[in-house]
Amino acid sequence: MTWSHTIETFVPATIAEMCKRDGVCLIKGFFDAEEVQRIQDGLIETEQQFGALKPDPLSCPALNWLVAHPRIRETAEALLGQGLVYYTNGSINYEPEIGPLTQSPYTALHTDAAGRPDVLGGYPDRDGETPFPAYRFAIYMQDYTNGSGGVRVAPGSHLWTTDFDTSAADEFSAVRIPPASKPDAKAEEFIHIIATQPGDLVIWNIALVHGAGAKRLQNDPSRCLHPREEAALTQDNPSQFLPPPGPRNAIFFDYGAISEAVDLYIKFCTQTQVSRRLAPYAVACSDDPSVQNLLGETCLRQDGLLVSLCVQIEDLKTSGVDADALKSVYERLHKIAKQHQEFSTHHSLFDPAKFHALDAANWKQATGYVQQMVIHRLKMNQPDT
Ligand SMILES: O=C(O)CCC(=O)C(=O)O
Repeated sequence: MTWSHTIETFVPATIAEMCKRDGVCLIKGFFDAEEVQRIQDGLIETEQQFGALKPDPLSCPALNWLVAHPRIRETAEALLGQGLVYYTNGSINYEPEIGPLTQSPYTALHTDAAGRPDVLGGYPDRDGETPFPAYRFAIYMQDYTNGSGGVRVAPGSHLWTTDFDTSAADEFSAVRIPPASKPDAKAEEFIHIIATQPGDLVIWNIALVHGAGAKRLQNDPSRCLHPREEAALTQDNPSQFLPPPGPRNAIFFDYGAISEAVDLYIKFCTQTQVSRRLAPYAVACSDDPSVQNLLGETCLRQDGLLVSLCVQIEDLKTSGVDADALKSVYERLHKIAKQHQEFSTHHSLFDPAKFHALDAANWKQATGYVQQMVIHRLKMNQPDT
């Protein structure tokens, strides 16, 4: 039976309607056979180039065409309007053989939308009608129709308000399912495993409740278990689940609308818990003009790279300086600081008016100001480091 959130024919308005209403859709056969091969080759090339440090797909020469794919751009505009922002928060999950990525995915049910004017790590307010203005585009290159490892989603949860209850305090559910309004319902009534195949595209609102790596039971493969129950059954008898069809290889990237909500989300992603993200940010090349050209009119936020360059300068200053290396990082930071724009004044990395005033007189001083402000902000948001 076809999953009710499936789209068989590419019509951007239909995709947008379904994604806004349900928070998710599976588009069958979005990529043709040639493109599927190009993605597969691109993943291998990206692995060879970056190893484990895979940056956002925009910075991967073999995969950045996906971000600029005309049908993806058309879909993003149908979802979000013409004022798009790309904020380099994507990731690539690839391993040539089954290993930790395949065996230990992040199964916990979660929602990614975060960032509030008062608390950067807080959940944004929900009004029950307006979807968060950002969507994740996900490409899974294994066939998850009859194997374990697909994504598990709760359609409609992107709009939950009273049901969006984060009171559950166990490691498998940051979000409580069944939701608070239906305490006696079965968790399984709310969650589904998406049966992706190579060539498909999945889009979900970043406020949607979801989790990675869902396992399918051998004797009831269409059932979607709550991750807590799945973990307990795995401990009892792992062989009751179907094996993964192969190593995990998936690509994720986001488009958002230029808005305060997305500004706060970008700041949440790049100013909190940065230590685990700094390595991919450090190899990003979204400041390369040929890469930037791919995005056309779309606003590019490079907060991640900007933060990473500031940390690199800090490290170079404390580790006995190679003057040439330091100068080249400062030059790069200066270029990005000039392009940097924010869509709200909350949690700003630096004061643009002050930067531009300083820059008119002395670029080094202006860049030094940016670097100090960014380091200060990171310390405020990571009090333990
Ligand atoms: O890895 C997956 O299948 C889901 C990805 C995910 O959980 C996320 O992007 O937040």
